[in-house]
Amino acid sequence: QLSDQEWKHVLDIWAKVESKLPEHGHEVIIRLLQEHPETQERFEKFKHMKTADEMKSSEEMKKHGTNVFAALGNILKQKGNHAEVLKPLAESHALKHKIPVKYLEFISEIIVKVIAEKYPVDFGADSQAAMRKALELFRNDMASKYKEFGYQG
Ligand code: MNH
Repeated sequence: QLSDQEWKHVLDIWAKVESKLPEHGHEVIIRLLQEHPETQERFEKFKHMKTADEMKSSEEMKKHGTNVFAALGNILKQKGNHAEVLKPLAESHALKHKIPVKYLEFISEIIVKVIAEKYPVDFGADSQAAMRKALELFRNDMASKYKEFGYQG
């Protein structure tokens, strides 16, 4: 679990991310698929895409990035009491999309990297460490829900 101070770091930086939520969400998805090509295969609607330029000009991918970041923001704002909002997400990612925990690790690293590039001044070492901790909590709770749904992840 995170301290009050750590949650404050997480939510302060997230407030900045929200000023350009669709753009940042879009960028994270593009980088996930570019840096880890095996993740692209999980997306029926994106697996045909061949270049980063094609991804950048895709309104559908931007919409997906927006949805992912809106859901993540909603989870972070629960400050760890996220069981209720996590459940449907864990269910779809376990049973429908079949997304291993490893892929959640990939996206977590990219989220921290992208925020650090966009907000170098506001996202210092303490904030980065707090965000890493929040994303780790998210992944751990996803992983235990996965098991409840019978997916080993
Ligand atoms: Mn993901 C759909 C949130 C990580 C693959 N994801 C969705 C949806 C939300 C969402 C919200 C739409 C509702 C639903 O189907 O449940 N996803 C997240 C969040 C994270 C995340 C908050 C982590 C942070 N998702 C990932 C990762 C992958 C992935 C990592 C793959 C490597 N997600 C999917 C796929 C869909 C999806 C595939 C279905 C997309 C579609 O066809 O519309």
